[in-house]
Amino acid sequence: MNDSHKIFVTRPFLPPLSEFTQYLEKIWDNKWLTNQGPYHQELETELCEYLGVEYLSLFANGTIALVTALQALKISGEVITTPYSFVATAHSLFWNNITPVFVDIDPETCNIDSNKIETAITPKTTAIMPVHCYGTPCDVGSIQHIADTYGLKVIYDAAHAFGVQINSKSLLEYGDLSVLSFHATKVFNTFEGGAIICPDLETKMRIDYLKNFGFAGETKVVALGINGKMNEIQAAFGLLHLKYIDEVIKKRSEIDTLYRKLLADTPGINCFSVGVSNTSNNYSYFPIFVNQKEYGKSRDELYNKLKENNIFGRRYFYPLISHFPIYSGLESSISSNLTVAEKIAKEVICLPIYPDLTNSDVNKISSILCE
Ligand code: T4K
Repeated sequence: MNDSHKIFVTRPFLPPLSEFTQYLEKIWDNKWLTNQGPYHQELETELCEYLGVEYLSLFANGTIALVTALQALKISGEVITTPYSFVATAHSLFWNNITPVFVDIDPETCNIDSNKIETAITPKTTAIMPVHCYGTPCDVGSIQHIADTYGLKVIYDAAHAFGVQINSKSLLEYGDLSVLSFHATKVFNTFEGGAIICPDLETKMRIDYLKNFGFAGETKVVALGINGKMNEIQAAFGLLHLKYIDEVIKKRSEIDTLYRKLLADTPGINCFSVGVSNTSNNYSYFPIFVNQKEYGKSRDELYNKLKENNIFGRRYFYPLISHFPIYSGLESSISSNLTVAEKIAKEVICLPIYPDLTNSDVNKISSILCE
């Protein structure tokens, strides 16, 4: 399939192939392919350093990391979360026999509205699982305050939040655990991959056991673990990618700036912008919201028009998780409970943003939007 004329919402960053062969040769030499191999250990160390966190456990993907994070903290009953996310957020709860309780989002940040969390707490609530949507920090202070008041755990789905800092501290250090995704579509990728960020060595050891079938030594199984291990090829790619990450984020920031300049005067096209001065951005997505009345076209008309021009934006996040049949019967899925999320899900399109996107691509996309 030749996709060269198509512009996708994202394209993975790939360093020069010749540089990766050196890593492959080393794997071929030492024949260590998985199970906490040397590249795995090196990537854990380097990521801790880059992200400014103390302990991190690598995973085969972000979803299995979310499932394991819930296991590690023995979460059960009900967990308060957002409907405005990728479906893996809620799936990780259902895989643990936990009932997701959806709370509406804040119209400015697209994150769970911390003012609405308390009314959703019941005697069965054990935790809150917010998402730093598009890498924008949740209201971490208020969420922690609520968690402390009611004795709840906080697990952040930080799939979009690679490298984001708040008040010069890693966003990933908030809550009890944070989970990253290193999927091919993410700012930092290992083809598939993910990680749990945890506060102490004891928790990391428990998570490490859980991702390796529960083994604590050759003959001892201490927990109902799963196979969530990242392999050496993924880890090696991560180490190479990390060498380019600042360049990658800089390129994304330039694209973000150009879009904002070109779209500034288009009535009915509102670029997502939170404007929190104490937060760094990783430019993982470029969402716009289409106001049909002002723009004169619906979001879906624009989405299809872009498609006709070989521009494949994505409606992240539409439909809401609460609309999928698995979840639509839950009491908290009722539309009147989620009015902000319902509105935003109908207006959003994420425009293409990735390091190889050229200025002329951005100009082309913007001119179609402005026509
Ligand atoms: N929590 C949140 C908040 C998440 O956003 C995600 C994942 C997770 C948890 C779970 O983490 P992981 O288990 O995935 O590590 C994509 C990704 O598959 C998914 O990882 C991501 N969120 C979600 C937001 O987006 P799709 O179904 O939109 O992906 P797909 O395959 O349509 O790819 C989008 C575009 O990217 C393609 O049109 C072209 C481009 N692409 C994609 C792939 C896979 C490439 O150019 N090369 C590629 O290899 O879900």
